[in-house]
Amino acid sequence: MGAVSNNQVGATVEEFQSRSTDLTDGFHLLMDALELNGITNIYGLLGIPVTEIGRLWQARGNNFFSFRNEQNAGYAASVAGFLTRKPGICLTVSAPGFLNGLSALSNATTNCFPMILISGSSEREIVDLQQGDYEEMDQLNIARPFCKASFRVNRLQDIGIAVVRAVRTALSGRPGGVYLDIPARLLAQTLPAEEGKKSLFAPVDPAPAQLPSPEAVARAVEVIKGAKKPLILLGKGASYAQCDADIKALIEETGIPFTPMSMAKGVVSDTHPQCGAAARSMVLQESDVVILVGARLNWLLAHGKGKTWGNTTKKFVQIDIQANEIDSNVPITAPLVGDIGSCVNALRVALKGMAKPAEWLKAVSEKASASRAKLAVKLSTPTPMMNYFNSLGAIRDVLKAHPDTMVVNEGANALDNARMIIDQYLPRHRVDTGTWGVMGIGMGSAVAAAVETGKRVVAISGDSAFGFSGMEIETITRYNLPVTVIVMNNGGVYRGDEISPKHQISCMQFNPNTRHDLLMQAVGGIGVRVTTPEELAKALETSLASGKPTLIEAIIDPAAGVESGRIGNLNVVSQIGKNKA
Ligand code: OXT
Ligand code: ADP
Ligand code: MG
Repeated sequence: MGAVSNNQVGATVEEFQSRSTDLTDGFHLLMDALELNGITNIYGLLGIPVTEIGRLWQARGNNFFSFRNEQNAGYAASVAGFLTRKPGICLTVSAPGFLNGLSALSNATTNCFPMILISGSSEREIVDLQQGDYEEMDQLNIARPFCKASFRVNRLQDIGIAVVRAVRTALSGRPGGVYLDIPARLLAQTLPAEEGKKSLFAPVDPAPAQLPSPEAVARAVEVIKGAKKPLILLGKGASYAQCDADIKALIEETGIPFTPMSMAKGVVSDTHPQCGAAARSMVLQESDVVILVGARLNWLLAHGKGKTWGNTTKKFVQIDIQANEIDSNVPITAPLVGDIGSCVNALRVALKGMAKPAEWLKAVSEKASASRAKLAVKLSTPTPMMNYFNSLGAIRDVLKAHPDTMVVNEGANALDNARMIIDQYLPRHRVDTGTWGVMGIGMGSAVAAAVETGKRVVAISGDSAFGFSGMEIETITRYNLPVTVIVMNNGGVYRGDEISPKHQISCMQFNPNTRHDLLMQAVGGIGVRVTTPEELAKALETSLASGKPTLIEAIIDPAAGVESGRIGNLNVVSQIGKNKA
């Protein structure tokens, strides 16, 4: 601030500065509170009334990552929460910005990822009389059904406790999304600095361990010891829990085979001798006791019944921090309610010396090795145009040499085949469409994976999935992140060769000449178009070596995909057929 002459009316610069240190305001209290809770990164999209927060946050040396759509900033925040066990923060403007962020907050809550959506908002008195404020919306109440809790701050001295409540709610018990509503008017209000400081505090142990009861452990041990064909099934809760060594020890000490859900891949390496992922149908159908570790018996596990489970009633041991998840779909014989680390270690102690199911494990590993061998042939079989097998086989071979690479994955065929073909060797190195199967999580997840881990990221997206958040490649190049986006371009949703009746453009097809690689070049990144597995492998190696933002356009045979990938069984088809259309 320049020198001001002494004959100025009112406070001199010195007086103003000394006075202003006597004062704080909503902007600074919010930032102080976030920093006190260990937050340094905010993902968002600025504008009225929150713009100043971004500038002030950066002025403090913290990071503000600006996105092109708040939904992608929200996906980034939720993945930051999943990877770090600190709530990811997404900041948006009111109404339309809030709504874009809300879809990501709701997805975070569904995935059990800790995230806080902070949005500017209108004054209650105008909203409640519906007087038509700028971007007026009753955000506080609209958010409520889509997240764990929805809080609004009405007084400066409550900002501190509001942030703590939001952090503790997002992290404790089953992690999830929290909405924090900040009226614009509050940000510019001032308060004596001393009073403001007194209102701030950090939560003690916001995600406390929750131990299972000794009776529950004893009950579970009895069921497991009585099993002939036990199975350990790891869900993304097991990833999030960050007790990887304990889980690995439980598996190795008991000799029980395991299989991971998609975002639990790598908690114990897919190449571990006890991994039954390549014998999935067999282990689900033939096991007699299933130990669920942070995995819900929802649609992804056929609700715990039917053909997927061999039409036999299983005994389930379920480890989950959320008590009412137990019995959600089928009766659970031995519920273990608590945090995964505490439950796993309680089981380890009680199962010490348990006889290992050697015969069963041998049968599982034989089946898995046979499946892997069969798949290996498909992965190396050349075809006139690349298909999902030889393209993803080439990616797999490159990533095998870079096991520490973060993998992001979305699409249908591009998702299901990559999940099967690309091994994960380390925990929390795969982020994908999650419980809702959401298209568009790709670019936001890639930004968060790069920012929060500092590692190389390879985002494998179907061309439809990429389209949901494609403009964020500019965000990726702007921050010069080591992200390689591989667009599996088969020219459409599921396939690219559908012919529509009456000669319209098929409702499932895209422009076959689309060049996503040129889009990347247009925003300052490296764009490469490849048509063979060899070219794909080379381009991927080069991009990993360079660490530069790169998009590889992988041309896939339009006829290579199947409707809805591996979940075609969920489709509903008209019984009276098209001729009645
Ligand atoms: O044991 P069996 O014999 O059964 O074999 C299994 C394993 O043992 C074996 N396996 C192996 N064999 C050998 N070696 C190895 N290493 C190995 N590993 C495994 O392989 C099989 C399969 O194993 P897997 O995958 O583990 O098991 P399975 O049976 O598949 O598991 C069941 C499930 C349900 C757990 C699993 O299938 C799963 O997780 N599925 C997730 C499905 C999903 O969520 N899909 C995304 C949504 S689909 C649809 O909704 C789409 N939309 C609509 C839409 C969405 N979603 N969102 C929004 C905002 N708007 C609209 C759209 C628009 S997808 C989509 C776009 C699609 O087009 P794209 O262009 O993006 O993509 P393309 O399809 O590529 O064109
Ligand atoms: P997946 O889709 O991989 O099967 P889900 O999202 O269905 O996994 O299930 C995750 C489960 O893990 C949720 O029911 C959630 O309550 C639980 N969970 C998450 N974190 C923990 C934890 N630290 N301890 C115990 N359970 C947890
Ligand atoms: Mg496609």
